[in-house]
Amino acid sequence: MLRAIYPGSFDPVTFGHIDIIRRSASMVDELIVGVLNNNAKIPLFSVEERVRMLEKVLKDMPNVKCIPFEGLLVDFAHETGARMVIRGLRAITDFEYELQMAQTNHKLRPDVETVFLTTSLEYSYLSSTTVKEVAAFGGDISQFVPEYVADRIKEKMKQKGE
Ligand code: COD
Repeated sequence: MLRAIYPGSFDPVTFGHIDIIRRSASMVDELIVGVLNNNAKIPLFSVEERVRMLEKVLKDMPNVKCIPFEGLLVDFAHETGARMVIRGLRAITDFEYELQMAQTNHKLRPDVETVFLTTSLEYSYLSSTTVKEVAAFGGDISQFVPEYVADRIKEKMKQKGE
């Protein structure tokens, strides 16, 4: 049984993430989408809200589970029995950080391998940060995130008075 983790902040999930999730889910028996609960960073959405949005938009993928985690990614991988970590690479700017993270993780737990999938061309520019920025200024985000997520972002921005 090949189980992999696709970890991230997913604040919020975008079509770029969903593309990587769909492609990796077709290569493994089980894919765990690990949602980081990081107290040091203040996200737009709580970890529960991020997990709920992911579950909603991934409901047609039966071998994908969404689980929040805290602490080290490799410890989470070990606890869940996953030997593979999947990361998406958009541009050369992602590479330096990703290489450092993959190598550190491999030092911490050599039994966990990181596998990179390159972004699909149509999503190479897309990030959660830019989606939030466009939404904050009232721009159309329907081409960046599923409708359910777009509605949650608009709701959240209203609550925050942006
Ligand atoms: N196309 C393709 N891939 C994409 C796109 C896109 N448009 N957008 C994002 N991605 C990829 C990212 O490259 C990444 O692989 C993944 O999707 C998730 O992205 P984010 O931005 O939601 O998540 P990150 O990068 O903030 O996640 C960071 C982690 C949570 C993985 C990291 O901070 C972590 O592991 N933290 C736990 C502590 C730890 O173990 N640290 C590592 C020691 S070095």
